[in-house]
Amino acid sequence: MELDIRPKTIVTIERFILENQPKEARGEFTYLLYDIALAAKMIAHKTNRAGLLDILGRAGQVNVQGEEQQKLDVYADETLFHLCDHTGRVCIMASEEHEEPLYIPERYSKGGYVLVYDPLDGSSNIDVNVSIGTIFSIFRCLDWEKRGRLEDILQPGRKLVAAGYILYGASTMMVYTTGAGVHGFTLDPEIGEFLLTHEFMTIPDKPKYYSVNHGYFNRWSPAVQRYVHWLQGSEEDSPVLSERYIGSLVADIHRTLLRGGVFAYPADSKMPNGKIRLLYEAAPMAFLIEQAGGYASDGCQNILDIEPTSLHQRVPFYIGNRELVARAEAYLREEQP
Ligand code: AHM
Ligand code: MG
Repeated sequence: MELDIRPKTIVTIERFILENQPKEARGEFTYLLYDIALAAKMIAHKTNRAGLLDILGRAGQVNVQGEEQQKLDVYADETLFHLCDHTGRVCIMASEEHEEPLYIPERYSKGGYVLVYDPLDGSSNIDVNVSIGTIFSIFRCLDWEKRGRLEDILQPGRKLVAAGYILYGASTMMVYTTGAGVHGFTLDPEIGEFLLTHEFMTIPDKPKYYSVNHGYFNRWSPAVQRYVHWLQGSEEDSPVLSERYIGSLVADIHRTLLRGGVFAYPADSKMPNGKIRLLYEAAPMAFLIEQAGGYASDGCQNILDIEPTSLHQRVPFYIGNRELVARAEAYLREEQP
């Protein structure tokens, strides 16, 4: 059979972003999304050369250009910051890598948006060549007259205007939502462009996988243990699911979005609020999955309704098909005093 290589309709991420923003938003916000897409390409480029960079950098950790070698997560963090600090589109940023908010230097003008990011999530997977990702979210700043303040960042997920992730896997994908559906783009490394490959992504009705770190089973409460048993088929009304767990949130959620299922990172006796961070991980993913027809909860309430009280706050996290997440809430409710 001959391969049909004639181009079909080809849409770059730039064109898609531009054409899908309301006219009044075609400015700062559109260009901020472009900046993130550019950061994604730069991080993908380095990620693909991860093992090689180490070899090149071994002599005193200086590369052939005479620059100091940096760990990938530092590189990703600095790339995002320096692509966005001087553009006049952002009033403040927050990164999972930094304890404090990232203020826009006084010498630059500020913009109307807040950028929150986890530059390289799943860092324990970097050195073993397993998929990792970047997670980003954008809020409007609360007071357009003022420079960014902490309260601009501490907004509930319900207030997000955009969120998404970049998955550095077998190929690099950028998946995002601005509240009008979820769209996925795959990086063509030959031409350096993200091309639209998944328009209007929705989570399948029939779920396929559950995803949880079983290594913590003995640390979970009885209700969480019963829920996981239910996922495994212990009850008559249990779903029929296989298990997959990568340990990279972006990859685990991407699979959940494409195949259906649930990802859970429950509270446990060592981590009373679990591990997943509300602002950098849970809220953006909740916004995106809700846009795709799914649901995310901390076991009691919708993740999007939680008012953050601190930058690095953690939450128990259940996300995926609505009925599977709602069942987690039902099991956990039984346990409440
Ligand atoms: P990180 O921000 O330090 O990379 O940790 C977050 C990651 C998530 O990507 C993933 O879901 C989780 O940690 C895996 O944790 P565990 O190894 O405890 O299962
Ligand atoms: Mg993280």
